[in-house]
Amino acid sequence: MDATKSPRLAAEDYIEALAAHGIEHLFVNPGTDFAPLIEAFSRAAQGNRLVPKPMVVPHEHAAVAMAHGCTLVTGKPQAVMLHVNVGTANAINALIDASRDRVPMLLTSGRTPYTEEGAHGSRSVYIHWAQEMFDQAGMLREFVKWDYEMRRGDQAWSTVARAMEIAQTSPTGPVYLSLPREVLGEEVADVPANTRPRRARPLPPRPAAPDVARLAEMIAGAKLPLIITGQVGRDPAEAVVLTRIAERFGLAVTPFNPRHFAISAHSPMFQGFGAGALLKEADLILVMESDVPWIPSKESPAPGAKVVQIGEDPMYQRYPMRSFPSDLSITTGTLALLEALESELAARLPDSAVVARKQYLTERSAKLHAGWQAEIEKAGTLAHNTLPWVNHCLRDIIAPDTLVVNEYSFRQEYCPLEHPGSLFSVGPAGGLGWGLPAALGLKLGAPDKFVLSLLGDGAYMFANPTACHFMASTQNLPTLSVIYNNGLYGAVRRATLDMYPKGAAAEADGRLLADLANPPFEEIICAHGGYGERVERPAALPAALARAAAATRAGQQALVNVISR
Ligand SMILES: Cc1ncc(C[n+]2csc(CCOP(=O)(O)OP(=O)(O)O)c2C)c(N)n1
Ligand SMILES: [Mg+2]
Repeated sequence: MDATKSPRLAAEDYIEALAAHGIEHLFVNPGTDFAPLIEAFSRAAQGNRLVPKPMVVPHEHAAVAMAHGCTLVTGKPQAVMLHVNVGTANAINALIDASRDRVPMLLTSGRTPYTEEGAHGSRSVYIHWAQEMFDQAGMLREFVKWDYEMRRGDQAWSTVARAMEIAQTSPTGPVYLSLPREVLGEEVADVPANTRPRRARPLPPRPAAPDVARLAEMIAGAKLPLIITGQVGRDPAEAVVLTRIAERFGLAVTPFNPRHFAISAHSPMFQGFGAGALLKEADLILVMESDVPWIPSKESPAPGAKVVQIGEDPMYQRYPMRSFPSDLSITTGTLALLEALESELAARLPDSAVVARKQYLTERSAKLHAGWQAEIEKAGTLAHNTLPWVNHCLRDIIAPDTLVVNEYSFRQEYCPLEHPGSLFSVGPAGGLGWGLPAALGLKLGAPDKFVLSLLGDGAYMFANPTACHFMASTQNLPTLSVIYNNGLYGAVRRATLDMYPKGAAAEADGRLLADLANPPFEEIICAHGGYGERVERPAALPAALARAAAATRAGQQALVNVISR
């Protein structure tokens, strides 16, 4: 068929608009709603037109989490296309993670045909009636910034432009578009791309000069300022400037549930993951891109301490309830704030003013490291694998090119990272199953990197492992997964024991509903042509990790199933 002679379809406009907005991949899981898109992709291939590369992902959760990972490493939003309401429903857990992680994404799905007969694309199979909803977007509206249903074929370009500008405007996040198949199948005129309206987007927010000056005054007047970070380091430059400022002005830094590398654990200003006793010692606390800087039911700052909330959306406006105190709140991108703060602090804090504080923090951090080192040494003498030991052993396979994916079990106390941009942790909503597909997305976006994920056994099983291993082999995305397999939903058990330490549940060690066996995950990856090993003894772990890392670097996906306690 000569593609140039058939009437142009709205679906062709649509996929070319995606490409024009920088979308390189379309993560899809198809259904009967896809016919116009499949026709459009086929015509684009024949006509050599620039469109995204469609990639079938055999589970919708994996599709969204892959897109999430790809955006984290490239900074570029991705697009996902799913099958009507049922496919969308499968993706919502991953959408919640992306939304709370403020990841720009175009999530789309088909919509069952409106018309029962009479139009090209009208309902043609049994399911087209039952798949219709009164409000398809209603099931996910709370987790997107914008949703829309494309109404006319000639709207394709402007709809994509609108969706992409909203997704990428601060605070960034997913948007949702539904695409009825009659509309995608409409015939449209071929409008030259250069006649489309221009759409300049605003830059992320920058701090107002008086706010920076006031913050610098507060820091200069404080005895022990503490910075608590969460999402800081998504832009690796943030970690560079934060470290420089902290080390120059003697500012304590405690990343709490950090999603990215904010500061090296070897920096003397690093004071642990979680403020611990420092929360009470500090007289000034800078909460930097952290939705939950501490757990109020368990700990609190000293009564007179001042708190400053800093972030692109420092009020976390989409959280129904959040009541952390604030004496100053600043809406700003982190890098802009840190850069502005550096010169203001230089004018107010001479080196001599911070010598004693730096010494105190340096000694404090050395004590913390000594404690962690003792834990590692003890772990090395045990007959079973533990969290400190597994993390410690990872040091040997982490190189400057390594990206670490953390679905809860990665601990920099035992395995300090050194490079900005090297850490990617599951988002604050903690929708499990994210790590394995996110690692694939990272590899897709950064093929030259070595991608290592540390996952719980529960987290691995939530990830639809078969779908993920399938993607790794079909798309040639070799990553290494290390499973911290404690045979347990450890977090569930901890919560039970925390609430009822002396209750009936504690008599069974809190394991009711938390016990998992130790399944042979290594065999699952082998069935997909990957390299798998099961490790029972601590002494066997370093060599097993080295073999698996070598296999991964040679192009084979790999998994080490570390039986642990
Ligand atoms: C999709 C989803 N379902 C359930 C939970 C509740 N949950 C939180 S932590 C956890 C246990 C995770 O187990 P694992 O990954 O093995 O980590 P461990 O706590 O054992 O270290 C569960 C089930 C969740 N966060 N997300
Ligand atoms: Mg577990």
